[in-house]
Amino acid sequence: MSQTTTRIGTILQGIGGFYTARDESGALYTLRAQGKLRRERLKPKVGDEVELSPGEGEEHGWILRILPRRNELVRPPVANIDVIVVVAAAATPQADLMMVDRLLLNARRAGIAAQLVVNKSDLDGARANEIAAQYRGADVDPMLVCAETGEGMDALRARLRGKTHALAGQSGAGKSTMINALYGLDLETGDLSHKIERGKNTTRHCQLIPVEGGGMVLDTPGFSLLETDVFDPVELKDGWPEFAPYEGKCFFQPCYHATEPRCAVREAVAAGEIDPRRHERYVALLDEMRQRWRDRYD
Ligand SMILES: Nc1nc2c(ncn2[C@@H]2O[C@H](COP(=O)(O)OP(=O)(O)OP(=O)(O)O)[C@@H](O)[C@H]2O)c(=O)[nH]1
Ligand SMILES: [Mg+2]
Ligand SMILES: [Zn+2]
Repeated sequence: MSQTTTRIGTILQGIGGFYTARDESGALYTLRAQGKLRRERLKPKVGDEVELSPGEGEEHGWILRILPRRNELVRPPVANIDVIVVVAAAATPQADLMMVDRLLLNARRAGIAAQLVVNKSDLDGARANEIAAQYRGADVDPMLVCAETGEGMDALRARLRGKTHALAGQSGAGKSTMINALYGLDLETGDLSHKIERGKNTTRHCQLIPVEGGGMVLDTPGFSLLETDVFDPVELKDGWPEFAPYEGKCFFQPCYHATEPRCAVREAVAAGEIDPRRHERYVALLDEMRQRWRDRYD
């Protein structure tokens, strides 16, 4: 490889082993990962800061090194995110709140702030409110918006200004439509019947886009299914911030806040201080995690 000077860039997208990176001046580079990275199984992610050597003329350049990540997610596969915006639809598609909870859990475990946005409030305002209400105390600051009419877009844009934010959630929730409404872009969006026909996502790849105000927005392909990584089930409750005020107040220690008697969290659920459906999904995930934790060596 020729000894050109190296630069630092941010990976904007990666498709089929080719990456697009952007440096501070805004120049774009087409790159491949150096063999050394591939041998070490270090796969660059969208959002990564990398040291790169530019290609000459039409030739692609090389990613030499991935700089240390501030944080990273596996699903969606992104790095160095300030805020993950979890998008749920009030209707069409019916919101999969278990998926929302898994996304919030993953963000929390990765140390990334989460913002819950309930979109398509025009289709079912009551349901939109009902979804938002479930997340009281969950540290996600729920917002009701309508990407179609632009309602709530100014407030959301203001909250995200200057930050690197990734939109994640179910396929069809309206992530790309929302990014278009927020930033005057023209990303591909798709109607639901079309999706079911093809059985595919409209957005196929993660894509990071610099926006006004110094921030960057990341569109990601929606999920139809989302698994959580396996970890010690006792850590699961850390993903439910609304449990935190009751931590240490249960009769049994440690307490899973599932079926134990004299559990302060369950009492808070019964008293209406914690949403029962959020707690129900927690218990379901706990069962799943216990099973997978037991089977982890099989
Ligand atoms: N009624 C209504 N429809 C909306 C709203 N936002 C998005 N849609 C529609 O929902 C459909 C799906 O929107 P997309 O933006 O493609 O959804 P997505 O989350 O990006 O989907 P994937 O890329 O497959 O993950 C499109 O037909 C949009 O026009 C909204 O606020 N109200
Ligand atoms: Mg999309
Ligand atoms: Zn308890």
